[in-house]
Amino acid sequence: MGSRIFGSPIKRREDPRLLTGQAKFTDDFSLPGMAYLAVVRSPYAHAKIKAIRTKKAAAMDGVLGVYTGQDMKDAGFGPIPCAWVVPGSDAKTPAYPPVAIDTVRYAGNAVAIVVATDRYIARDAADAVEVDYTPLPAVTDAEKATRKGAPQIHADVPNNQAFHWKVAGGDVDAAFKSADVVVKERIINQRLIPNAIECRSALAQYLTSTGEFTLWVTTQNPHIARFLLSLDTGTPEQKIRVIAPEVGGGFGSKLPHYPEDSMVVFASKMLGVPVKWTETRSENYRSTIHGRDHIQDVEMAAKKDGTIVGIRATVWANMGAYLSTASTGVPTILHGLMLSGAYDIKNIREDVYGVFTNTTPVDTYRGAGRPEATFLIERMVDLVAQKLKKDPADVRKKNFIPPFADGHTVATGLTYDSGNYIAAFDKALKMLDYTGFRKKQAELRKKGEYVGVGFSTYSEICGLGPSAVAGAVGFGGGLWESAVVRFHPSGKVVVLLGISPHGQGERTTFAQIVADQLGVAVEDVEVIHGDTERTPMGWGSYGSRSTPVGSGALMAAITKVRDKAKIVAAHLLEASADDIEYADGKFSVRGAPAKSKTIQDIALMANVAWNYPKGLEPGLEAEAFWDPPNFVYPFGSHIAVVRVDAETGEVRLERYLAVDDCGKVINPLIVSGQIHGGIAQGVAQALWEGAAYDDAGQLLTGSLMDYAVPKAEFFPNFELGETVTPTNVNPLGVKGIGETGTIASTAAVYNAVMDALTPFNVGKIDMPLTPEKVWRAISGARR
Ligand code: MCN
Repeated sequence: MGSRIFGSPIKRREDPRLLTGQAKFTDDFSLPGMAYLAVVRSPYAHAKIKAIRTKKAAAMDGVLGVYTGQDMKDAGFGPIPCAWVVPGSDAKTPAYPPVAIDTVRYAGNAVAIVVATDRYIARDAADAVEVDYTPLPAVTDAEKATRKGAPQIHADVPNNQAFHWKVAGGDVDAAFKSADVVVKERIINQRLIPNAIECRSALAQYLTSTGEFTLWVTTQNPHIARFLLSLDTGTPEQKIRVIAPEVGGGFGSKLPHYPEDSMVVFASKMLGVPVKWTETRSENYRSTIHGRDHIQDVEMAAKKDGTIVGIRATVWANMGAYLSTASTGVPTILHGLMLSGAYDIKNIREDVYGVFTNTTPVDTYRGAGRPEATFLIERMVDLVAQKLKKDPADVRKKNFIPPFADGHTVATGLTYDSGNYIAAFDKALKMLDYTGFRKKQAELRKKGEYVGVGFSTYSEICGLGPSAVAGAVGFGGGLWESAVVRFHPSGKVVVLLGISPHGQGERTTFAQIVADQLGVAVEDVEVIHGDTERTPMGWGSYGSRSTPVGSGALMAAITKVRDKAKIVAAHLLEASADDIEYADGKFSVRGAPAKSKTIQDIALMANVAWNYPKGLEPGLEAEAFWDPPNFVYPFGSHIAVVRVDAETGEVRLERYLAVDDCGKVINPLIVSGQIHGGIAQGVAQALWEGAAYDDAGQLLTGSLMDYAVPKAEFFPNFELGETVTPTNVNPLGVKGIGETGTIASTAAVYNAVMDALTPFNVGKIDMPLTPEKVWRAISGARR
């Protein structure tokens, strides 16, 4: 079938609503009689709660209730479940009460909740709740937390070790023995704060008459939210409706099920009125999950000719004070299994320690595990090149997995679907004019100007994923997807999806798929998601899975609709169904193309059923569930060019080139937008962003005044290229693109800065590469 809309850069239909302010976010919803909830949070990172005095707050005008963690427990509201416990890792899952009961474990931990008739009274009353604490020593660094004598955060978790997970392939020790060179590095992926534009919000309406509730909430996965809420609120799923209205970005931070979701349900149940909570930005910085925070001790072994023979690594992954929903899967399955990236490295070993600290819980942040894996390998490849005095581009080329179209199994046991790493890298080098760049770089250096080039070539696991694998690696749910395709009598189509996009644009791209496959105008297709009562069960939007997995379900539903339409067409055309051909929305009789019916003719007849095949169900609608046979592995090569001012340490990103391969592209405009946003977030990790705690566990970067989110003016125009290597994993040959920019760009920029600093021989600098750190490194080296 000739493709018309699939592959077209049509504008996002999501945008007019957003740009005109007509989009409705959770905080925009109000219900009659609604009350507001505020949270009393611990100022201490670690303390015993001696007493909570609520009388003064409860007596304030407009206050409807003041509750403690014990009150929630007494009402049957249980701990927040961790939904991913990796097997074989000696995992400890200490209770995560929605409101602390006797101990607080991070600054920002909830200690009480206040409900009032308006949000300002609720906030004032929260300040009037008096809590007596006995402060305890705190620890914020993951490695230090495992040392002898470190403060113990959970009584039943010795050495604060949440889990110890290992991955190994080949014979690492033999590989290291056979190597000509070994390079070592301690790599730190600093802690990051996700910063979605919309802060979190939740509004619950509990009907005490029926025991059912509706929750409007800022979530990336309403069906998972319902599942987890049924566990901790004690309300069965059929009595819970979760609605994700417009969600203003998540970047992984709206994947977890949060204590506040449970708190509003509890308060609404207690008071019999709807209850809403919306966080402030500074509250968001303390109580919404953080990302990364990895300490990696890495060794890479290579032969003189540049062949990499092995990697050994030990990782301390900071989990924060409690295990958030998907936290344990991030440094293990999503990081450790991707250790060899795009390279053919046969011998691998990694030990990952998940560690509790007195910090905000850490969970999925864009890329989740894969940026840490990509940074690790891409930095180490550069160090090998340096040690062997080889060009980093040549070392990469020497070690790439050769092109493959239908499966390649790597040392960690994963089978990548398809890849052509050399093609993407060569294209990026050509776009840069690499040889020309090196010449210019040498000339500039003579003049005291320092420019550098950095590479990052990646392969990433996404499109999560086959459900059998999900189960085997301890994920507490399935990872299939669902879709309903419904024709109205007029021939217009409604699509209901189990995924729940929150900025990515599937209302547009999935309409493009339907238009193309069923021969309807794209304007005639409406796409609906984000409401457990309207949409079929699905596992949500994260891990760049909505398109690779969701489109599989959509295609299965489309196929069912087409098959049924064929039977109706055969009846109307008085032919046998075997003789009906379908092309571009028309069903015709083989050999007699003039005898045809459009899909709209058939939709009308199927809905009115006046002249209809005997025994066939009326209606033209199908629901499908689809479980992918594998993950998908997009890949690409990114190149950063930076200029470092040796006098001030300031780094300027001069050029950024990205060649990404996400298989077949549905909408190039949207894909470019995803890559742009992703690059900005990854560059920010290299150069500007970083959450900092003091030794007492106080967040020093607690607001946008202290946490350096980048501005558009910091970036050059991104130069994008592509290669197209389809996947056999799903019917459309599409891979995910939502995270690639972030996964690749941190290492590219870091490597570029280090390349620019080569003449200064500065050694390692930890991210973010702020002017101060770069200047200190340069001036230290000069002394
Ligand atoms: N697409 C396409 N062709 C492809 C692949 C994707 O046209 N071959 C389109 C998709 O149809 C969709 C978009 O690109 O419109 C991203 O799709 P996909 O890669 O499937 O990613 P998801 O929709 O599953 O989104 C999740 C991903 C993740 S994990 C994070 S984190 C992230 C991201 O997307 N968070 C985002 N992008 C974000 N973008 C916005 N605006 N806000 C966020 O919170």
